[in-house]
Amino acid sequence: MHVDIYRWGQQQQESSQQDLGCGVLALALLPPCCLCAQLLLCETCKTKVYPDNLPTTSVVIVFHNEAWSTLLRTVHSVINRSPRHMIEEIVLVDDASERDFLKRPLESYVKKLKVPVNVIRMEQRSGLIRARLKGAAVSKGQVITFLDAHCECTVGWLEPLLARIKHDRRTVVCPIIDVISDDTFEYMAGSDMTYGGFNWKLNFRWYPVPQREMDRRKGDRTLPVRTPTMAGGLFSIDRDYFQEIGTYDAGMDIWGGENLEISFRIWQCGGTLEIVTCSHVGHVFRKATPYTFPGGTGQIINKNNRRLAEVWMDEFKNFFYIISPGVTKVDYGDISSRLGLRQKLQCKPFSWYLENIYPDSQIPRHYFSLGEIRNVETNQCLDNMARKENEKVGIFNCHGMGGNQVFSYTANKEIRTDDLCLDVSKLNGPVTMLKCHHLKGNQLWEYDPVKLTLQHVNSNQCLDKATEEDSQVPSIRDCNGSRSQQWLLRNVTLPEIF
Ligand SMILES: [Mn+2]
Repeated sequence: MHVDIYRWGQQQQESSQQDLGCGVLALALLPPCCLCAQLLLCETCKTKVYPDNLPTTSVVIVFHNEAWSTLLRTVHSVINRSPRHMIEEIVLVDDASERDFLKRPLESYVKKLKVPVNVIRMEQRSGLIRARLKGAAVSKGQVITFLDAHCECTVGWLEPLLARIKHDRRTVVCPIIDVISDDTFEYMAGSDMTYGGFNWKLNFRWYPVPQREMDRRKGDRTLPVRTPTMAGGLFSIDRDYFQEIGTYDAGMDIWGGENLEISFRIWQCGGTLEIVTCSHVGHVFRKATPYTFPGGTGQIINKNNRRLAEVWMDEFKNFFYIISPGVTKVDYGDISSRLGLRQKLQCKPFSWYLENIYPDSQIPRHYFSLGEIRNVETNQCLDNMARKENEKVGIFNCHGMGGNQVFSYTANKEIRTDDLCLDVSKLNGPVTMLKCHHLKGNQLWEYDPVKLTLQHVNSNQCLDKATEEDSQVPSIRDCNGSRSQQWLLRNVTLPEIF
């Protein structure tokens, strides 16, 4: 669905809502407990005092065939909800839109606004990455704030972001992204209890903020969360620092992967990436993108992700390659200048990032095996069957092609496939796939390299072949020393697959 509805403001007034005090209007949709927690957070945020002499920011907004209502809502909310002296300008970068109202009518409209709005046009469809680079190049503020074209800034959104950059110019900051429904335009407060991560396929994902990060902040939820990755649409960065760390990878097309690339680069090259919990910006989450991907979405994202993996992930790129058959056939172009950048900035290895910034990563820092798990008696392999969280893990004829038959037995003794871990919560099973929780418990497995058994520690039972009742799933039974309870953990190497 394309966002083109002109009743956004109206919708907000109709709903029962409560002002949480940080500019966030929480709707009745939030469960009461969340509301209280959010309310407390907002009340505490309101008492914060920020320095007067914060840096100025240019707000760079790229759009392509955006609806008038959502684009102007973004612009007006920046103007109305930011201290005037902190906004240098708004830069609207048109990535070759075709809609007429985005041409002359837009230019004459923004001329009347009380903040300078600079509309610049890409000569041809260039994609988010190159359009943002163009916007950044013409901007003049000390800080660049990138926003999507369908956002709503809330009261007090900007000061906490700029304060962090003033404190340390190598800190890159994201607001909490509140959710604006693309069906009803209802506004729902985003959570401060999730942060950015990624899975083996290099998809950005939200995961719970781990206990170590709560502890580091001594339970103070108004302090910024150090996040391993950013969602990408909304962030602020010191203008010179953006240049120093190498802006974006201009070899990437359209969009996809650039948010992880800049996240890895910030952390590995000496910066800090934070979610500032006292800053809220709403964003319309669209079900489909209006962007067209010349050559196909998959091809472009695979190319971008390959560049990301090849430049920043060292040997851990194998997790991406093994779970994504075919991706290594995608041409990713020349990365020598990005490797040169990594060298010049003396960036740390990916293992350092996993160890220090993202120890709860879905990619394990240490592991015993990455490959198939094969039953000795039946010669069948564990297979996630592309099933989802909470479903049973499957078993199928081994195909040796990676993908759904890739599992990692980690140093923490989990059996993982992507961000799911094999989990048993009842005697005699079933063996299900749940989000890895890193707390051992029902996800703890002991592999005996001599007996070749995979023993589930809590139940004290052994992983076994499929039963006659259900030939598609492995079973779990009392350990009996039979060959059907023996498993080979093979390290699949890339040349075997590709
Ligand atoms: Mn968006």
